[in-house]
Parts: sequence; structure tokens; C-alpha cells
Amino acid sequence: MGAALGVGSLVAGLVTPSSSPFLAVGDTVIRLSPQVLTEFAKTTFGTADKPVLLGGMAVVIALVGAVAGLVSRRRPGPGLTVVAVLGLLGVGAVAAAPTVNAAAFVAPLAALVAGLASFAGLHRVARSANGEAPTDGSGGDSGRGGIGRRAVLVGSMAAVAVASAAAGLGGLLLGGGGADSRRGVTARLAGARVTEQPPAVPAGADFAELGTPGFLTPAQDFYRIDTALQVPDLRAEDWSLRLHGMVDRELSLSFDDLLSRPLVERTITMTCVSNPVGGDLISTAVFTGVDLRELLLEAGVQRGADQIFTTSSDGWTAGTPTDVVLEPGRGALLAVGMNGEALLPEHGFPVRMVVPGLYGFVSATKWLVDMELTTFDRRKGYWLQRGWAQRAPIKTECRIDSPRGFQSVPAGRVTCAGIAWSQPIGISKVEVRMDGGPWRAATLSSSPSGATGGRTWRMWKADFDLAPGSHTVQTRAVDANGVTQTEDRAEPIPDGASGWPATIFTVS
Ligand SMILES: Nc1nc2c(c(=O)[nH]1)N[C@H]1C(S)=C(S)[C@@H](COP(=O)(O)O)O[C@H]1N2
Ligand SMILES: [Mo]
Repeated sequence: MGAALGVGSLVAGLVTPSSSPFLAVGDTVIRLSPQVLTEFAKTTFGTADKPVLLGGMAVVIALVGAVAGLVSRRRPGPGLTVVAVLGLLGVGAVAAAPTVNAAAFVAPLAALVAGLASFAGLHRVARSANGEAPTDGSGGDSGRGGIGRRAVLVGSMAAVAVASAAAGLGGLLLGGGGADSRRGVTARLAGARVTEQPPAVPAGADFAELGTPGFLTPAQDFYRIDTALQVPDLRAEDWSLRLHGMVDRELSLSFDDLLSRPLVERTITMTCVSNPVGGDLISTAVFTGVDLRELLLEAGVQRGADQIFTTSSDGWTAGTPTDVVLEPGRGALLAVGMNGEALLPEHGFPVRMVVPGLYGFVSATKWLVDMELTTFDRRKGYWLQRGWAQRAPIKTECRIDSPRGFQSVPAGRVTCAGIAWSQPIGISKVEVRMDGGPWRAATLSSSPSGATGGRTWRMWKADFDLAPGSHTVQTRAVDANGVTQTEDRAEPIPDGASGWPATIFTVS
């Protein structure tokens, strides 16, 4: 089993990274899982759900391997059948992947052959170690030399295990050339002319010294959410986007075409619909890219096309309301850069979509390869098929970062701090109360000037003089239109969590 997995991974790394049979099976499990299972996995394991899935699969495969051995104590036939069935599952999973070509079958077939050959080979050695005549009748001096042959068996197994692990690791390390391509894009962005620059981030835009996040999130700390077990390893040079469907002029864009258009930079706070009240699935970056509204106007959106249906290279899909993207000033873009560098592979290299004010699952397609103008009646995006909402504007929310839950702080002046957001219009006020007392306006951090400041989060802080004992701080955000966020508690599913956050802490 190890040999099959290792060879599958190595050959996939050499041919097409997305064809590793082990990961393809994992992807298929994710795709076919019923909603209750995916929600259970996400709420139980959070962002560790992928390692848990892969670990679980490894355990199952090891058990199947043990069974294959046990049913083959005498003849190799039954075990070979078990290995073949598992190998064919790998082939099937690769065939069922959203993007397949003939080359994708090389790795699972190599894995199948490696699995069968290793099993047959080790089986022979094992029977010989037991002093049994090999089934093909060659040699076979029963009885004598059992110890030596056992050593040969252990040695063979160890050799196969080490070679498999090395092959598996090698496959993971072999890239599809994405890293070089990324460096090239970063260099090109450094020299590119940007026609729309975001307002500078003013001093005092965050209260990081009090426990809030920094105003801009470094790309490597940016929250990450996707269904990909293996981050697609794409090259900008191979990338193209088809913009088609209900448009007057179908467009086909290469990466060079995209970079030859006017480039804009926009500072945007992205939020995940799965973020619970108090959660950390929210981050802010300066995105470089091409204005999406302009692109759509150029293609000519036809009447009735209420959905922009986007697909990633790994087959994930999202449906974005066309009217939102076409709002002047909304600022939706096809992003190629993040904080002055090419997108990280995890965040969608080479091209992703970003729409201020919409949760990522209906707008932020990474590894974008296809954009179809259609209707919501005709096509349903990945999470819409799984019980999440069709329309999903980001809800006005806030979070308390300090004090932390059940933290113990010294008596006297206690400073509470946190973040608030209401993309795309922004925050006008954050109110804070202690122990159910009167609401007080918190001090807001300075915000980048101009109308686009509403696309990003805002930090708040407030001081209280507190006596020793247990205390509860609670907050609520007010958007730029004066609307206070709802007190109603809602779970993330189907369209985002809501409610006023509260934190219990101790003054001692
Ligand atoms: N291809 C692809 N794009 C995707 C997703 C995905 O699963 N696959 N998840 C979406 C969701 S739910 C969110 S919240 C954002 C997260 O983007 P990030 O990982 O760059 O923060 O990406 C969106 N784009
Ligand atoms: Mo999300």
C-alpha cells in the first residue's frame, strides 16, 4: 500500500501534480460528502479538517493493507485483488476530478502497478521466509535458513517502506513550476504602472499594541479557507480565463492580456461566512488587479444575467450577483497581487476574484479559470448546493480582542480593544458596555481617508476602571448609515453569524 501511495505521489509530481491518487480520493470524498458530514467536520476540526481527513484515509488504507495480507497467508491472489480494487479506486477518483486529461492517468496507473508488484514481490519473500516453496515452483528449500530469510523479509519490507516514503515526499516537493512563475509575476508587479492607488494607511490605523490585529495582514498570516486538499500549482504563463455565457462579446484573456489592462490597487477586508462571532476568519490586504466591472462592461452583460458563475482550476464554483459587481464604486476586481507581491499559491495564484462586502464563498474564487454570465436558476455554486445562501452580503460585526476570554487582568484601568467591520460602507461607531451597564462610544482607530475606507475593518478601544472580580464586556457596531448590528444570534450557516460579542474576564 505504501509503495502504491509513494509511487503515485512521485509520478504525479513528475507528470501532473493534481493526479496524486491519494489526494484525488480525498478530494472525491470531500466532494461527495453529504452536508451533515462536511458541517460536522468543519465545526469539529476547524481548519484542521484536511489533515484529519488525510490521516483517517491513511489509517483506513493501512487497515485494508493488513486485511490484504491476512487473506493472503497462502496464495497471493486474494490480497492482489484487494490491492487492485484500491488501486482502481484511485484511478476512478482521478477520472472523476473536475479537470482531467490523459496524462492524469499515469500516476494512478503507476500506483496500481507498483502496489501489485510490491505485494507480489513481498509475498514471495514472506512465503520463502516461512519456509514455504514459492508458488511458481522455482527453488524452495523448505525448512533450513528460516532466520536468514526472515532477515531478508524484514529488510525487503524496510526497503520498500523507505523507498515509498522517499517517493511520496519527493512527489510532494516536486512542483509544477508555479514557484518560478510566481517570482516572475512579483517582479513584473514591482515595475507595473498602477492607475488607481488606495489611500495610504494612516498612523494609528490599528491598536495592535492593545491586542488587535495589524491593519494590513501579511499574506502568510491571511486566513485561508478552501476545499483544495492540494493547493493548485499553476503557472501564470499557462493561465487563461474565458468570460462567456450571456455576454455580447465573449472574451478570452491570457495573463499578459490581464496585465496589459489598467492595474488598480484596493485595500479590502475579506471575511468568511463560516466565521463565528469572535472568530478569526477575517483579514485585510492591498489587492492589485484589474477592475472587474470594466471587464464586464467590455464584454457586454446581457439582460437577465443575474449571476456571475466562476470556476476554479480544481472545479470549485461560486455564484456572484451581477448587480453587486456592476455597482459603480463597489471595487470588485480580478486580483493578481496581494500586498505588493504575486498572490500566494494558497490564496489563488495566479488570479482570483475579490468583491468588497460579499463573503468569500459567493465571490472570492481562487485559481480562477472560467467566468460565465448566467442566471441563478440555471447554475448553483459549490456551497449553494450544500445548504448555504445564494445572496451573502457580509454582516456588520465586531470582535473583542482584549481582554481574552477568562483572562485575568490587574485592577485599575482596563483597556478593552477589538475590531469592527461593515463592508463596503464602513463603521461609524462601536459601542461598549461593562456588566450590562450603559452603552458607551468606543474610540475608533484612524481610517484611510476617502470613500473606500468602508471596504476595510476598523479598530476600537475603550477604558474602564474596574474593581476586582468577574466582569463581562460586550460590544456592538454601528455602520456608516447609523444602523446597529443585530443582537439576534445566528450560526454561520446559511448566510453568516450575527450577535453582539461578549467576553467574561477577571480583574484581580
Ligand atoms: N477555488 C476556490 N476558491 C475559493 C474557495 C474554495 O474553496 N476554492 N473558498 C472561498 C471561501 S469560502 C473564502 S472565505 C475565500 C477565502 O480566501 P482566502 O483563503 O484567500 O482567505 O476563498 C473563496 N475562494
Ligand atoms: Mo468562506
